[in-house]
Amino acid sequence: MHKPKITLHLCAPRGFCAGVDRAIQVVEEALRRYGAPVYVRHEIVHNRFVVDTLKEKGAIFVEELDEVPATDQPVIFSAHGVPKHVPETAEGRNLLYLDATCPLVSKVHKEAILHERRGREIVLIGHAGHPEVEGTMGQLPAGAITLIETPEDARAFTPRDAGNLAWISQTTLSVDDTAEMVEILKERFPQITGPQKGDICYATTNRQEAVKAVAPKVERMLVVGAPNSSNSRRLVEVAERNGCAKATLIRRAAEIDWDDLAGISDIGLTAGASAPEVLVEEVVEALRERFEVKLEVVTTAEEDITFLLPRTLREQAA
Ligand code: 0CN
Ligand code: SF4
Repeated sequence: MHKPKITLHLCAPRGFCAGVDRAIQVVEEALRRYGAPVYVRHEIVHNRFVVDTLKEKGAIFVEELDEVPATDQPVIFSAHGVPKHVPETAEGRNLLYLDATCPLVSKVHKEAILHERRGREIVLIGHAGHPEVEGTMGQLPAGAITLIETPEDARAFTPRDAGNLAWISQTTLSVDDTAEMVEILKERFPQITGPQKGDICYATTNRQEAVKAVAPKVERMLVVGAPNSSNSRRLVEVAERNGCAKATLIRRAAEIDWDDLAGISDIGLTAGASAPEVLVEEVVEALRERFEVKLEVVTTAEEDITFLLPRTLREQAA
């Protein structure tokens, strides 16, 4: 069979970040130490393949703590972070909990708490309903933090005291959209304070940069990731806004729309921070079955960040 030729532009960095890697290790290490089952509140990271793999090893996923029975087995909080009442409830019920919240999300929690202590009114840039936003807002009493989702929200926001404001953000937003909203806030409230380098994490930033480098060279971009993964969905938007005619989020190779790739010569490929590399490999293999693939890796940053496991797991390891 004659295979059409394509160039596959593979973004680097892509896929797992240090926070996801650590969160998955927390579940695996907990299973080793405590045996099955271990409970996990919310998808440990937003990827069904990861969740199903851990389920097979004995993890039980729940959305809220009230689904966890009275048990000596641990409960793990997902990488996205949890509102304050969650560890409090766990303590009240004498549940052993392990916190897999990414340290870069915890950093934002600490910023929020510090601003509050200094008497500042806080604006959080993020997406309503996302677990990270619920976790960050839940660090403080209701009403302490105002959520801003769009430039319109930033223009409409009325503070109690314009001279005493701070902004923070979700870690997995579009770098460009966030910069626009911060600009609007700074213009309206010149005294607003915020994080020096912003709260968007290194992994989100780097994956968007790589997509920006590849997008102008390709007619289609495939993003391996889940529909509920904020950082993955942002990669689709970044591709389409930076010169790629069409970007598609796919959970795995089976979701590739082959008709849409007919006659295309340049395809981009990346993966969200919660998407395992095996799923990227699966996509590359599927493309090789139908096309003669010339692989070109486009590297825009090197990453060497790793995070230590939570103390409880480290101490017991020692
Ligand atoms: O896809 P994720 O599980 O989460 P979001 O991008 O939806 O926040 O990736 C890990 C990121 C974190 C925290
Ligand atoms: Fe942490 Fe960023 Fe990864 Fe989220 S995407 S887990 S904030 S490193």
